[in-house]
Amino acid sequence: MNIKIIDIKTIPTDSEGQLSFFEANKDFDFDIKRIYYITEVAKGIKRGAHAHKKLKQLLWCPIGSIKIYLENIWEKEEIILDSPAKGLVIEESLWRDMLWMKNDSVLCVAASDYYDADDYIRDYDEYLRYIESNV
Ligand code: T46
Repeated sequence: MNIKIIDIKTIPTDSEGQLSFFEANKDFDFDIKRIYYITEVAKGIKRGAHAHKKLKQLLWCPIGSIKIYLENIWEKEEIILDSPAKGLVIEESLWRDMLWMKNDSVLCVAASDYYDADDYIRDYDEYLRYIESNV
């Protein structure tokens, strides 16, 4: 499956707390053109239910816990994002759902391209047809 877990460097700082950072084209293989984040979601809510044709993304959850469900026609994976030091790189053509495991968990995403509604496949049967004819 086109996914990779990366360690996001997280260092204690002289003042209280810690600082996390990553660099495009060093920690993962694409330029970042867009960053978005999802907040104020209650525990138990599921989002997603779509795939992207071309978009690549790095997902991380600096606060809380979010389970990511990924699948293509051959495999399924579940990954829990629950640390500022854990990142998930998702490449193209994977169906995804995200389940909020704790209230107010924050999902952050660095994306390889600008927002393009035409890059989304939101119908599961259309996704299966797309995978079969494009992979
Ligand atoms: C993804 C997962 C992890 C915009 O107008 N611009 C944007 O950059 C984004 C990301 C979304 N939108 C609009 C499109 C919808 O009208 O915001 C609305 C909610 O988006 P959506 O229902 O796709 O949200 P999620 O949480 O299901 O999915 C999002 C991303 O859209 C998607 O690319 O991979 O997070």
